[in-house]
Amino acid sequence: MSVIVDRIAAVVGAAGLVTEAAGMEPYAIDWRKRYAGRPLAVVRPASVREVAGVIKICAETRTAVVPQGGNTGLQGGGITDASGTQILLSTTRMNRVRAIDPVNNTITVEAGCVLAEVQRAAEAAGRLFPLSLGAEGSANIGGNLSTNAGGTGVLRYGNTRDLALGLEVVLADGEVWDGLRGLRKDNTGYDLKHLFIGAEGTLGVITAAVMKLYPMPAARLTGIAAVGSPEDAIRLLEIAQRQSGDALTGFEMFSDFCLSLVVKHFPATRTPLRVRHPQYVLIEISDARSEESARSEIESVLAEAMEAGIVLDAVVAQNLAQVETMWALRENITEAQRHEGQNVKHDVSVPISRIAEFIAATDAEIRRAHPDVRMVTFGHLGDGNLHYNVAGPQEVPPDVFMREAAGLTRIVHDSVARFNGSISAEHGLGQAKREEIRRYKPALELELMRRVKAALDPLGIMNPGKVI
Ligand code: FAD
Ligand code: 2HG
Ligand code: ZN
Repeated sequence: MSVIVDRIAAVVGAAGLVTEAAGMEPYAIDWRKRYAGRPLAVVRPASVREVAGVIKICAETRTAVVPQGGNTGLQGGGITDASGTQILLSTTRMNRVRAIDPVNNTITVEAGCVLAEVQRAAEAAGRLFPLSLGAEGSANIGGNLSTNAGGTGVLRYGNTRDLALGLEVVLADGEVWDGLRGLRKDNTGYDLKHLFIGAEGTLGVITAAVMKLYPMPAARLTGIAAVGSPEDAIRLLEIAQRQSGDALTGFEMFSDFCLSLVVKHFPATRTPLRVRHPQYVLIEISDARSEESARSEIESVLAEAMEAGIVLDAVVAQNLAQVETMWALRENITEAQRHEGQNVKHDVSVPISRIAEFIAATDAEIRRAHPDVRMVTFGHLGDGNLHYNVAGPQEVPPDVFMREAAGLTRIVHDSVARFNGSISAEHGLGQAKREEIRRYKPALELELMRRVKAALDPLGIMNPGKVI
């Protein structure tokens, strides 16, 4: 072992250190298997004091640190380079719920808490923690904060940033910032937590957070509506928002090709409607009164949209099991794509009013250049966020198709720019989009980011090579 690793071992003990290649492998490769790193060691501190001790050693020795939570990130942000010199700092042993205050509607959790466990802890206290995403069984709250994850509840509850009230962070010199305040109002200068949220580990290590809770709705009910086009999906959104207001907690669109992929790779899946249609919308209503009330709300939205010829067919869940089955159709798309083979992912947002136009214009451009590709378009339509993914033609091996990736991405991202959109709506930049963002972000914004980085991490040891 190197001298640095020896010194770190003295801080975290044997339980907090992995150095042999087989043990490090799950931490070294990302979920999509696009990035393979080679860490000097995987370090798993069990407390904020241990994290601070590790970072101090790294600062003294100018050793790079790559924080990692559940390793479900899609941009390679939590993966080291292949130099064998970087420390991978996994927060997974820091997984305690420190406090729940149901009256203040807050939960204080350590960074390594798995998102689904935070949801369960809130539920046990009769509260809702509304952050929800397909990877919630593995993703950690520290990772969610660091990527400012979105997910399926943004429409009503906002992104992870909007759910955070306070943070505890180990800074790049090993000092601990205790900002664990549970206040909804605090105008005492710069709101420092927002620097670390969405920073993807480039400014410090988040070790704990105070997160907002909400009253648990009496019922959550879903329906799936078939529509002929993204235009009609947007018209349905307008009806749902007008009729249901804040009770509308989910509005997701997926194309029939997405559904085909889920049916193919999850053979137990049943299609929700007897006849296939071009697009589907999953609507979720959360009602403070009762399931009956949720049902009448969702039925009323669908009835108006059917009468207007917008919805072609629809089904409403009859029970909780069916609600979960409907969500699984939507949330299994990413996993189904992984089974189908590599594809080119784009996580984009454009103004909701222009989303249909964006899809039509970009599809047309892609088809001109690559006539046989298969579009895997789905996403959080209520947020203007599309997962505009492109899979190769059936007969072309995915690794051969991936040679077209850069050209395809150029078409998509240039189109996003023309629509005043963002090339990373919710997944972050990581290493995947670090260069790409230079083409699209104004030079002054990049410069301000560099100044923030230099101020908070002057030695450049925090997750180098990511974001900027
Ligand atoms: P990791 O992958 O471990 O790390 C992500 C980034 O955060 C890295 O840059 C890492 O260095 C940094 N980091 C992690 N922990 C810390 C910390 N404590 N302090 C400082 N930096 C840290 N994302 C969405 O936004 N919406 C979705 O709907 C969604 N669905 C998904 C579905 C699937 C099936 C999968 C595989 C991923 C999905 N994602 C989604 C992406 C991913 O789950 C999220 O980005 C998630 O927030 C990452 O959490 P993690 O703990 O796995 O982070
Ligand atoms: C989702 O919304 C995730 O399911 C993953 O953000 C998106 O697979 C993707 O591109
Ligand atoms: Zn998403």
